[in-house]
Amino acid sequence: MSRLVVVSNRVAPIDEGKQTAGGLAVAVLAALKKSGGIWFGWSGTVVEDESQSEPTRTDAGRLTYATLDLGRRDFEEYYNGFANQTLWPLFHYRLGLVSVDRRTREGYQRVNGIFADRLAPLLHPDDMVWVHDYHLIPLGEELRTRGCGQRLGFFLHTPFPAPEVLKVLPNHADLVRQLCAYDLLGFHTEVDLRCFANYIRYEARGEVDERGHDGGQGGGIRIRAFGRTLLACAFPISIDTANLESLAQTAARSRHAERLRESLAGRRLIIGVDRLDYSKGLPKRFEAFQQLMETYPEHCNRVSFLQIAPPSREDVPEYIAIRRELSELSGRINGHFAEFDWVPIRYLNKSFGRRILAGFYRQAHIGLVTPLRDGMNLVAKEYVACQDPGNPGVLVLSEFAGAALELAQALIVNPYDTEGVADALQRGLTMPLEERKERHAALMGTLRRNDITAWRESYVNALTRAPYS
Ligand code: GDG
Repeated sequence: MSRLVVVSNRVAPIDEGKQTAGGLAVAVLAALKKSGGIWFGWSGTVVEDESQSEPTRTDAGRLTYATLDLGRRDFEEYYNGFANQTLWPLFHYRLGLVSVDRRTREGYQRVNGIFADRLAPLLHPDDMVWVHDYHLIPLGEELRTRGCGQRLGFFLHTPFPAPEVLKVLPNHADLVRQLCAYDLLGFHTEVDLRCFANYIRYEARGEVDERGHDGGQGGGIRIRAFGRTLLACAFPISIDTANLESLAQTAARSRHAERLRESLAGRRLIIGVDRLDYSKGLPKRFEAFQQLMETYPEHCNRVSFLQIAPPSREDVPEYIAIRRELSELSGRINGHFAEFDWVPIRYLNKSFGRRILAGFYRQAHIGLVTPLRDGMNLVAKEYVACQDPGNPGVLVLSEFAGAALELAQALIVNPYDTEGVADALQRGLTMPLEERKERHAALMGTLRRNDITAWRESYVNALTRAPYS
């Protein structure tokens, strides 16, 4: 069996006894343990001088963590700059927030070169390399120029935008050429896959052969472009469904869950859990909740909305701005609607352990997931898996989350339409038990069929069969 080498921006060694690690980290770790291999990436540490010249290696059985500290300039240009102020807003269709800056673009390329310099000597000829996410698009090509002939795969965790949007980037052609240096490209959905295929067809003048090649959901697309042949497929990422189901059962009896129940005093709960990010549609969501109270005033003092939003990317100005906007908005709504014994929005800028979250999800009558654009959105899936099948809550889900393509039995909404979202909340809050059970059972069928293990195995199996030329 070939070794697997996983490369991601951050490498977070996992304390396996704890329930803190996310599903993706656990899944990647399971794959690495099975085949043996390396998990390579940034350590999370920024140093004042140059990026580290040799990776720090930590062996854990058949698995080696190899991490790099990044120098301040590299971190600013690659991570805060091009990755999070150019690619992230662009891939989420927020053109007004896209920074176009030659310096950060060069920094991004340079750091990908540094990653390739440090990684190439660690590779064995028969390794399979699986690169994750938008920070590392050029890495495959950088490895190829260093003579690496290994099977290289890439998975994009964000949406892939329509060609007309991608073209806002001055170096869009370079970026797509770099993607074509991999043997296997994975996207979350058929929509992302189609956007990529359209770019290849109409902009790169490459060949797209849609004959349902083996791999991914619905079969892959063989691409011939930039002198290479590769396979591109949709692999909708998922969660550890069985693990969350059992976690939620015990978490419902935990002290935190008990405290939440007491504090609600019989009121119903709407829950939102998101990294504090402008792609998640939080201001519109707060407005939709306000609309619910205006259109259906019977919910005043009868429903509470708990929004958990741990801050992220705190050095990026747009993240500072959205944090300020949400503090003001929640304050204004609460100031207007609150009673001496009830606050409508409980807005928390902090994170909770997985088990505590599972207990919170289970108590909530509505899971409110309304990103303006999202690659997949795992919170939507986690909320469903944590419900009590005998008395499940209702998922209200944005049509612009990748998850909406799979979770058709949720109440699907347009997150820009605050009145529509308020109506969906009303429908969820008044939905009869039988309908809730039917919808939940259908959603769980999907989540059991495609869990994180199925996702990981289908990707790794497709990569094993590379090259596709
Ligand atoms: C990117 C893409 C894609 C959140 N708050 C807490 C907490 N979380 C966990 C959630 C969930 C994860 O973080 C967030 O995943 P999402 O998928 O919802 O969103 P992104 O962070 O934007 O992820 C996204 C994903 O990559 C995977 O490919 O689905 O589209 O944007 O697991 O539960 N976990 C804990 N405490 C918190 O307070 N423990």
